Amino acid sequence: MGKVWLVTGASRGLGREIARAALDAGETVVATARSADAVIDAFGSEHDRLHAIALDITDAEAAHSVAAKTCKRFGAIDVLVNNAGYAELGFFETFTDAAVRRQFEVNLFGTMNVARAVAPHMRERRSGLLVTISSVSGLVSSGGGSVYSASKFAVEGWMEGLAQELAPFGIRSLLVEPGMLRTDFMDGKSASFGSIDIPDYAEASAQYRAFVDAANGNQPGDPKLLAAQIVGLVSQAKTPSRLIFGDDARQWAATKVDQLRQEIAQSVEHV
Ligand code: NJP
Repeated sequence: MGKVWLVTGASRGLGREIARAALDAGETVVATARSADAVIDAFGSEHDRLHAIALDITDAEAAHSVAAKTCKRFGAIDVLVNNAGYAELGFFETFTDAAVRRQFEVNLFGTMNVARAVAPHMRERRSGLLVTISSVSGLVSSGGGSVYSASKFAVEGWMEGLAQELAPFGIRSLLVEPGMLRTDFMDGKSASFGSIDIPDYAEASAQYRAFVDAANGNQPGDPKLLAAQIVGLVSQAKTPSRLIFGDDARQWAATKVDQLRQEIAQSVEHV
């Protein structure tokens, strides 16, 4: 039967590619999205090892129910891919409080809901792997991405600590930080934009929106390639704690590390 994977946000984008790559590797995949039909549409009915279940990750009870059903039917969840997420794009002051909270509700609290539902089953078996799709925006922030980055920085802080909490129980963790991937991420189907008009931000917002529209569909990162790398890493006995994917992501992360080193050195001078 291979390993049992539970993948969130598997109807489209990276989640769909990870589910596909795992199926191709002979694994059993419980693939979830807000609508099970969307998952079935994405995969057709050709896979007998694919099981589509509806899961809105903001629904904690549903997350517990999916985890319990999966363990009952297949005996375990060997790999959780906590992937579902979306971006609120634009300048902080153009967002309502509700939009900022929605961003955290999905990217942070939703992701926590699924981990909270799956971790007890992994602890019981003293085994499992938690793959969390964060972002290079969880390491580096920039104008127009402040709200999205805030949610992914939170994911990073939470997972970096949780990985240490779970390690004594034989549970491994992998944080994935992609650069820009060719998915629906920047499309109107997924991304949402700040809705408050503020004249001071009008020009910068228009420029940012034009950048997003131009980038949409032309992102350098291939989600299939990342999916293959993730499936490859999962099959190894030892997994790294991080996978920074794409030249863009590695460059941004390296620049941030250089800046931090400089700032640390300067901080010493100020003592
Ligand atoms: O995006 P997209 P990606 N509950 O829009 C699902 C991160 N990332 O594959 O319910 C459950 O093609 C949605 O399902 P549906 C990013 O932050 C991306 O690029 O049918 N599911 C769909 O399957 C995210 O964490 C880039 O709408 C929910 C999927 O999520 C992950 O990669 C760069 C849901 C989104 O598919 C996958 O995003 C980066 C909910 N409440 C990080 N809300 C990038 N693409 O450039 C959404 O650094 N979904």
